[in-house]
Amino acid sequence: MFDTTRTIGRAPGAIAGLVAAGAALASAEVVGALLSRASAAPLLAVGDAVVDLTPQPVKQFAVDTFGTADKIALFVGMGVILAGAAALLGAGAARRRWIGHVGIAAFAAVGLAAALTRPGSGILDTLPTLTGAAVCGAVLLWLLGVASRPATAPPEGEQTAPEEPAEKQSPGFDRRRFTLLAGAAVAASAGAGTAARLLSSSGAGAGLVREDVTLPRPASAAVPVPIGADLEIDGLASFFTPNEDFYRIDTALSIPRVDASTWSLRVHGLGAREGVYTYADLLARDDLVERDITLACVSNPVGGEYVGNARWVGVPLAALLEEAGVRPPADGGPADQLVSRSDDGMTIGTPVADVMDGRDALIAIGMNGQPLPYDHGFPARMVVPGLYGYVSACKWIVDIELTTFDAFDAYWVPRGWSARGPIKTHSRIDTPRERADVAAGTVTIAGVAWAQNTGIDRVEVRVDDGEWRQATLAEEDTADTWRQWVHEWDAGPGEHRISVRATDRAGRTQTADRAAVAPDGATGHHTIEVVVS
Ligand SMILES: Nc1nc2c(c(=O)[nH]1)N[C@H]1C(S)=C(S)[C@@H](COP(=O)(O)O)O[C@H]1N2
Ligand SMILES: [Mo]
Repeated sequence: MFDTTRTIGRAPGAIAGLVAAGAALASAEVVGALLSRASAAPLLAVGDAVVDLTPQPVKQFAVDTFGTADKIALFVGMGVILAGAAALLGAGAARRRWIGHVGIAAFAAVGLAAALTRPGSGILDTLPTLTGAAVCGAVLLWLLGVASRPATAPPEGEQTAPEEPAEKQSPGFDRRRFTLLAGAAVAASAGAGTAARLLSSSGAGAGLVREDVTLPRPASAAVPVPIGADLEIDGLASFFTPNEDFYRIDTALSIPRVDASTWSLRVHGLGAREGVYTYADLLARDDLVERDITLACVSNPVGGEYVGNARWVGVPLAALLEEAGVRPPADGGPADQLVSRSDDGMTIGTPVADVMDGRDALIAIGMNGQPLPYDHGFPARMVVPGLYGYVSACKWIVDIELTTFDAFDAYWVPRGWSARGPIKTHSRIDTPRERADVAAGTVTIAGVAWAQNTGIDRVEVRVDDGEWRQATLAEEDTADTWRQWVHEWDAGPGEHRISVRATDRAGRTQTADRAAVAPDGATGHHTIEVVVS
């Protein structure tokens, strides 16, 4: 017998730890995919928990630094931490096996805690992590075993090269065999991980996938977009934002792939008769409407890109509420807040008064002529003109509860955001770009302005400390859509500052005072600098 604890070097130990961790994650992904519970696999579950538990300032920092790549940044960060820990634990386990066992147990505990605290989780959600932990232990012990076994005697005739240094920490350890087996384990993990990804994104076994849906023709079509609503100026956002380019903001690390054949939307709560609607129920309704609505995110900084315009098809939300007998607070209804819940556990609170005041609040099933994309909430989401997304636009919606603002705080409220979030009237310069070099003479300044549910009345542009000059507005589609504007500027050489401000039909002019996005939306004039030569 030889003493295993003294024959393994730190480097093979660290490698064994890394390989074992990779095998653990891959096997957990496979079990998650087989169970159709991809979000229970430890990487996603822990990532989701991190997203939920991250303090607001850190979250804001992440969004400011990484923008919509914040999720990738999170995974990269988690990967680096995990790899470091796995290498350290492997090196430790090479000397003392119990270090490996304790390390695996600690990681498994974190994975289990995260998986079990996800909304709607059950006992099955422990399986990916438990499998991963078992695989991790097995691979680690196996590789350490290989690393501690002395190399078999070289075949006859073969000589050990004299210049090969004697290994101090692992005398005679069969490096070639270890490398081969570790490589094989890595390849197997990569293959399994890829297969798991394909399996969970193919919607295998799902009853009704988005690709099989045909949108019905709405009973009430959108008003035709007037000629001249899209100025088609280079660099200016197009009037409709294509689905592929539409901003995406949510807390979901893996996009829910909801099976529309088993999906349903429940309406219930204070002063409401319970109603349940299947996807087929929604498609078959004779009151489907098609409306153009510009969506905006409360996290959109002044001049930012978290805003987009789409043509939605959906059921009027007020109709569903009326079917449940809901009355708005002004008519004596007991509920002033409507809380929507998503398949992934998001909660979003919306004033009942707003969605019943006659505006086109929708349970949308279509976006720009297609079934809702998975990213944007398939099979159904809410869209309410005039309210920021975090207080209205619940994606992957499954439940609408009537309650009060006193009784319930939705997801973002304890995280420092206002319970009510009407969209602030705003305008943005799209062209020229910040710090652009432009030629002296006539320069086209153009952008968009929005005041959903109210309408844009006026947009003004100012160069340096000059007068505010009225821009030319594009034709208006509806009050719920953004409106393009253009201003021809006779530019002289030098550095210049250009600002824009909008005034809505309620007479509100954008303030110059700068406010941060939290708690209820940024304010200030979008201002850019250009160099004219
Ligand atoms: N389920 C769910 N719905 C959600 C969110 C979310 O995190 N989860 N984010 C909201 C926010 S903050 C915004 S701005 C809009 C963005 O919708 P989009 O991604 O389709 O542009 O979705 C809203 N609906
Ligand atoms: Mo948002």
